[in-house]
Amino acid sequence: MANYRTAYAFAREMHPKTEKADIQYGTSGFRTRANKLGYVMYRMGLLAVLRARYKNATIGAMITASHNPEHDNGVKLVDPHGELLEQSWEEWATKFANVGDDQLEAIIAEIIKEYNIPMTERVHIYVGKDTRPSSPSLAKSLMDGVLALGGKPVDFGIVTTPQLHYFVACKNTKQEYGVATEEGYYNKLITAFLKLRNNGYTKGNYVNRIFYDGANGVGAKKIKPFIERLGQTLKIEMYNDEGIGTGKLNHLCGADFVKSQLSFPNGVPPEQNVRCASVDGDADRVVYYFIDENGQFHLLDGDRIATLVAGYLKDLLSDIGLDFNLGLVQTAYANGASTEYITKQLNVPVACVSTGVKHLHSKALDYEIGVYFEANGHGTVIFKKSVKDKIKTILDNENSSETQKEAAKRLLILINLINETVGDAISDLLLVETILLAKGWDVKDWESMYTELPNRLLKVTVQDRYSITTKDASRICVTPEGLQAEIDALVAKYNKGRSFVRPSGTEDCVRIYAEAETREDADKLAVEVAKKVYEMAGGIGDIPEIITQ
Ligand code: 16G
Ligand code: MG
Repeated sequence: MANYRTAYAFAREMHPKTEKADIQYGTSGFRTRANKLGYVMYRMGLLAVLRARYKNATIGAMITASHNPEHDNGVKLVDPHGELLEQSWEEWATKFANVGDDQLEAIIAEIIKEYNIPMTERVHIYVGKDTRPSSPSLAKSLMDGVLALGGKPVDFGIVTTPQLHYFVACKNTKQEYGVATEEGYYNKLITAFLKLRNNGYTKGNYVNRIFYDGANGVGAKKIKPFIERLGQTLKIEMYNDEGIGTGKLNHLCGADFVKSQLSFPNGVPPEQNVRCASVDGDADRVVYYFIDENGQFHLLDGDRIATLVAGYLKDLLSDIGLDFNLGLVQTAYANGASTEYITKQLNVPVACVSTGVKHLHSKALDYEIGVYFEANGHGTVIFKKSVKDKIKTILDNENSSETQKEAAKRLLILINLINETVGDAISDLLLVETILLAKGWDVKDWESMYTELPNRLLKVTVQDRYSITTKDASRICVTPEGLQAEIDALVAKYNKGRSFVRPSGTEDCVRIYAEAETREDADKLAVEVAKKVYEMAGGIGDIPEIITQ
């Protein structure tokens, strides 16, 4: 069997380090231009094997750059329960990526010693990739790394990020979570969805037809089994399913485009009042939107999904007659109106954490039922095992009423529809459709749950984005000194004004968020704050402004 010495020799020969500049394992792994990533992939293959041996479990590696342009790529490691790599190992990932070729042997020895990693187990590494043209060769580099340390790569080919997370969870729960194949995934979700539609698929204002924007990526490929098998129960009309390598991935379409541009994606027909959904390049986010009879665009983002889901879970729990500690996790990007609605109307506690799935997921674990969503459409629900067990007892209890039993049955099926490992655009979409049907709602009914505060996102390029540091889940800017006071002064000018700035974890820019009572004010506040950042944090390039299209 190969050992770490051969791995080191192999690296020098086949995957030498080509970049001088350091890169960092960020919010969602490494992400940069695809042509800079070969050696990084190889090294992540090595690290995945070490992690798998340390955990004595299967580890996942997903090759994707999500919503970034097609020429970028990236990799994120998936831990045994299907969650993102533990934070303390992110530092190892960064070290592994940045050491010179001649230090690789030493760092492997260091980590083995530090964690006392047994180097004999033949562990499995599950590998998935998105549709980027660079993904196959990067996957090959990663698998070379896995093989070099005596691990066994299992190549799932092109899959969505949440599918890979699901496979890892299935394998490590000995298939209790589901069957670790694509077919197993489709079966689990489709069976649950169809059961929930058993009593019919139209009700009240709900129409069982949606437009789906696949962002010309893996989300377009993987919705097809659903389109076929859901048939008339949900008529999904797909758009943006261009072939691999056309350069169209995420281009003027997809969840990130729709959310940040607040406009309809290319390629989707703007038919009035039809529910439309866009996913991103690795299908772990979804946002809804529609165009009304006046041609006005309306977005229903992650905050809207969170409130819909939390509200529905509350209803079911009250029918079941069980009281669980249900909580919702958001980030500073959540619309102020959504937070107010959730806390005041739904009486559900809300926690605010830093941007990035790992922060939301780990906070959600504090609750018995944790709902988490980022405004950008990434999120899911996690249920403690004790919750599932208690709900099952309602079914077995002969004193339970029919209402209780019905609701308990429904909730247990709903749990199967949810991908608890990570936000999953397709699973979330099916969840939203299930709830809207149950309520007999169309998009307008859904939107009328509360009135959003108009908001605006802007980007500013600065010399060093990390010169901006923040605290309190990004809500307070610590450096450059004085910037927060300036932001406070600007915010104070506007009714219901709120604004914060933070360095992006995925792009070389500083992000600005602003909300206020009117669209005009939100836009003005965003531009004013962006200009302050530009002035005080060494802005380069164009001075930010709102480009309306
Ligand atoms: C990544 C994160 C996402 C976050 C986004 C923020 C994961 C899996 N994904 O896509 O949660 O919202 O970064 O991007 O953690 P930004 O730092 O560029 O604003
Ligand atoms: Mg994504």
